[in-house]
Amino acid sequence: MGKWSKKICRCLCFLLIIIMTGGCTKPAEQPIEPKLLLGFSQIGAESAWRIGNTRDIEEQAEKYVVSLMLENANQKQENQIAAIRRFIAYKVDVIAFSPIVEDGWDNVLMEAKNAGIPVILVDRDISTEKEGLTTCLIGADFYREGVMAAEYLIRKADSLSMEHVNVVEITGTENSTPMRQRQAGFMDTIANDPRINVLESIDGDFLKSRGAECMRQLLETYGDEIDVVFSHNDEMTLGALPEIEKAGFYPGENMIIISIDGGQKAIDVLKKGKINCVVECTPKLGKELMETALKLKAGESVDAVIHPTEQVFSDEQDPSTIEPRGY
Ligand code: GYE
Repeated sequence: MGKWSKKICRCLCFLLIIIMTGGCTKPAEQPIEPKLLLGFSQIGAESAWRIGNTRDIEEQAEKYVVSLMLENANQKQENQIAAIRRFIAYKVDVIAFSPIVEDGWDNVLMEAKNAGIPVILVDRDISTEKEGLTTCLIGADFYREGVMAAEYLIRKADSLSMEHVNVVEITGTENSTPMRQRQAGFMDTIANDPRINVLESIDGDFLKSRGAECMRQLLETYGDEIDVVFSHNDEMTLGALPEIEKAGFYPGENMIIISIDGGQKAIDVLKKGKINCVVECTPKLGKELMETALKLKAGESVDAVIHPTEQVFSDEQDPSTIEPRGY
C-alpha cells in the first residue's frame, strides 16, 4: 500500500470509529427533578430500631423522589434544634423530626411556623401549650404497646398460677414519649391485678450498656425477688440478659423477660427461649412520612395522628412462624 493510500485508510478508520461511537452514545439522561426538599432530624443511632428507621426513611425518600436532608443529632436535643434552624435557613419545603424528649421545642418550632414551613413529628411527640406548631404525628401507639406488654404478663401469670409477681422495669429515655406512654400503658393495665407489683423503675436510656448496668444494680438490690423484667426496648433487654445469666438465673425460664421493638436480634433470642415476649414497634414510618410531606407541599390536609398497626411475639405462639424482621 502506498504512503497516501495508508493515510486515507487511517482517516477512514478514524471517521468510522467516530460515527460508530457517536451512534452508540445514549442521549444524556434527564435528571429527575425531586418532588420536594425534606429536612429530617434523626435522634441518633442508639438502637437497631433507630438504624432501621433511618434506613427506611432514606429508602422511601428515594422511592418517592424526595430530596432528603438528613441530620443525625447523636442523642442531643441541642443538635436537633440546630438542625431544624439549618433546615429553615435552607428553605426546605417540609421539616420532619423525631424529638428525643417532649419539652423544649417551642422557640425553634415557632421559627419554622413564622417561615411558613410545615413540621411533621416522626416517631415521638412533643409537649407544648402552643397551637399549630406541628401538623401531624406519624408514630406508634406507645400506650397500647405498654398495655399489650402487661396483658401478656397477666396471661403468663395465669398460666403459671403465680400468686405474687414482682416486676423490675427498665425504662427508655426519661421524658421521651415512648418512655412515658409505655410505662403508663403498663401501669394502668396491671393496676387492677393485685398479684403484680413493680419493685423499681430505672432509667436505661434505651441503650444496651445502660440496660446491663441497670440490670446489675437491680440484681444486687432484689436478687431472686425478681420474677419479671419489663424493658422498654430490645437493646436494653439484650444488655440485661447476660447479667441475669451471670447472676445464676435462667432468663425466659425462672425470670420472665418482656421487651419492646421486635428487631431481629431480640426475635432470635425469643426463638431460643430466653425472651418470653416482644411487643412489636415498627420503625417503618418512611412511606407515611413521604406521602404526608407530599400532601403538605400540595396544600392538602393530613391526618393529625397516624399509628401503624403492631403485634405481639411471644412464647404463646410457634416462633418459627415469625417472618424475618428487616431491622
Ligand atoms: O423503641 C427504641 C428507640 O422511639 C420507638 O427509640 C422509638 C424507640 C425505640 O431507640 O429502640
